[in-house]
Amino acid sequence: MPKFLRSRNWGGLLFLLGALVLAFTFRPWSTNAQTSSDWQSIAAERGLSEADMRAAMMTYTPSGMLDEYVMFASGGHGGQVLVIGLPSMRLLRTIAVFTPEPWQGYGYGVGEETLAGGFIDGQEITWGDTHHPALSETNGEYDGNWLFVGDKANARVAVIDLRDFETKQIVHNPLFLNDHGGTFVTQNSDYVIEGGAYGLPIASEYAPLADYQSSYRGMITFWRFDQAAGRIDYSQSFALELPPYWQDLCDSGKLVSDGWIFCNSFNTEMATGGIQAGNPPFEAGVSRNTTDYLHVINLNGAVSVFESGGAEMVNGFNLIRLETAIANNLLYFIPEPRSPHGVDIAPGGDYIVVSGKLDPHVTIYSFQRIMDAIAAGTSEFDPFGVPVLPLETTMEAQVELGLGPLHTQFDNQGYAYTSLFLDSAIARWSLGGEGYRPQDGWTLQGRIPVQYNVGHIAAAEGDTTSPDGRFLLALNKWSVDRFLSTGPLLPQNFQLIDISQPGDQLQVLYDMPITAAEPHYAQIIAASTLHAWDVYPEVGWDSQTQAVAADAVQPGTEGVTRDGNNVTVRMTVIRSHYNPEWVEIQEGDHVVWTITSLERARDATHGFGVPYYNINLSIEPGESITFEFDATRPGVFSWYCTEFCSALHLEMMGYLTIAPSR
Ligand code: RUQ
Ligand code: CUA
Repeated sequence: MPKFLRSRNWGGLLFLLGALVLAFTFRPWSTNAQTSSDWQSIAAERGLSEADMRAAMMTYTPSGMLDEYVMFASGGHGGQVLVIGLPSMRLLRTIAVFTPEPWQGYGYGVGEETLAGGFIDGQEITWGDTHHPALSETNGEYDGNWLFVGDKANARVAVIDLRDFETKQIVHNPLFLNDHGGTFVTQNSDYVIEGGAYGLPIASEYAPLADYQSSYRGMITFWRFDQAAGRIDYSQSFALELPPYWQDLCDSGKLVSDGWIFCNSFNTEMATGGIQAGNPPFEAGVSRNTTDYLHVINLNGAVSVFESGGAEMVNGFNLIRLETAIANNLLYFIPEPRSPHGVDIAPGGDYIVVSGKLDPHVTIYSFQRIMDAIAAGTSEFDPFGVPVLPLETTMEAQVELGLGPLHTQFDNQGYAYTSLFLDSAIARWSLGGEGYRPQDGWTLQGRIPVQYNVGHIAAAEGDTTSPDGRFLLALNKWSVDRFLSTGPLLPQNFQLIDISQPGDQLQVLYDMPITAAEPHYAQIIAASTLHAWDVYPEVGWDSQTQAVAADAVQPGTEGVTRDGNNVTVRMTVIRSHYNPEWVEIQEGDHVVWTITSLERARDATHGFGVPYYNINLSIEPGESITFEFDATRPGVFSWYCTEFCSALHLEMMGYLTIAPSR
């Protein structure tokens, strides 16, 4: 018996109990180095400050712990979407969208039809420039069902199903060949909005640049999204013809402003460049005016006009002409300071924040004031006859933030955040309106430097009617000195910022290099709102229709059959073999090959890679995939499983023999 017990040393006993409680609470034996002197000396050795350790504790996510948020970031001209966990900043997966991608088998056996939906007049296009991802919304909140993303390069929009994180549809409006202000959704995802970009002749017909004002136009497209089908309904979608200003970003109204769309524009000068002919270059020519036009579009009105037959069918697509739009009060302009870029609607739908990259202020318009100005009428019109509402009466406030303000996000404390491209900083400012921070008014609250040249920013649930606050992401276009050199081509830099503290207390928590082209924009959704499938619901699943495939292979029915030159291969796959393992055919055969995975175990994905024929599949548990090819080259082709799946993965192969035709 210990001495202190024998002498009834209760103080000693309490000390022992206390020590045991502490020991079990912190379990010092369960990891390698956790005494306070250890972490302090590690911090000292690595030169970490207390702020650094705070940042580490806010982001470090031990093995097995899951993230609270999921961020969907566009992948720029890599044509993909990146899925990143927050706060850990771990890359969870990429989603192939406009670009073939072999890991997902996208474009190498599956996804061809989806990709082909984005070909223009039969022209194969195998890249895209993803700019603005938009999560589907119900009542102005992300619902976790769908993700949309636009392709700036070719004016296309893609639909991604968040049950399996795969691209299901790509659409292209045949009236226009470029876009920028997309995608944005209305508060119940009835419409996916794709704003225009550079002026072009409608349907990209030929017209000389000298005829710019008469023959070139701007455009915005309203894609009707059919929730039940999970697809854009092409026939119920329509475009609105606009003057040939360069429409830039758009945002959709919500709550009080539901049914209205707001887009920036620049180049109201209608400059056409021509540096080689002694004209001012575009960069100067499009920035001469002190103001451009905020476009205020009455979407509900446009839908009524469309539904009552007010659209023309042009090149196979519904178009509401500019005259029709003006005659039906669908379009208004309001002057906005020089060369605006971002337009963002406050969570209540009551304020519209515009940032002009050549003006150090953000300009805040009031939706109510805009409605009042429309009701009051105007005697001002642009050269195309579009009514121009006065800036003075529609503007609520201006806040001076710094150089190069671009994009704005919102939190749950009544603050807004605006990226400052030229200053390489984020400004936090207070919305002085009722329901935000009237006690602070419309004022700058603080700034935090970022590295470097920030474009978009994204806040947790930041585009909803109830942002979460907590985290803000800076999507920086340059990284310069932040990472080890990888030669002349550098990654972009994502920086996670803690915005949970009030006033000017902002802290950069984490830097993440992005090596998949410039991700323009991101949206951040609470992980608990996503409901991705663990495995496909049933064996034989067709991921395109999200139902059991009619041609799924039942176990026991595998085999190769022939009808003239048409060969049908029916195959199943389960760890660790294909059945059949030989496919013996003839040169000149046309082959239709179905592979059905019988797997039900999570993560038991098999690949199917065939040399020479450019085929590679990712067959996820339960999935059934059918692909076709022509056996043009005789020989012996060893196919194999490209996804490590079991201890006998290396043995998972088979032979395709193609006998020469005599
Ligand atoms: S853009 S950096 Cu959204 Cu394409 Cu502003
Ligand atoms: Cu199946 Cu590797």
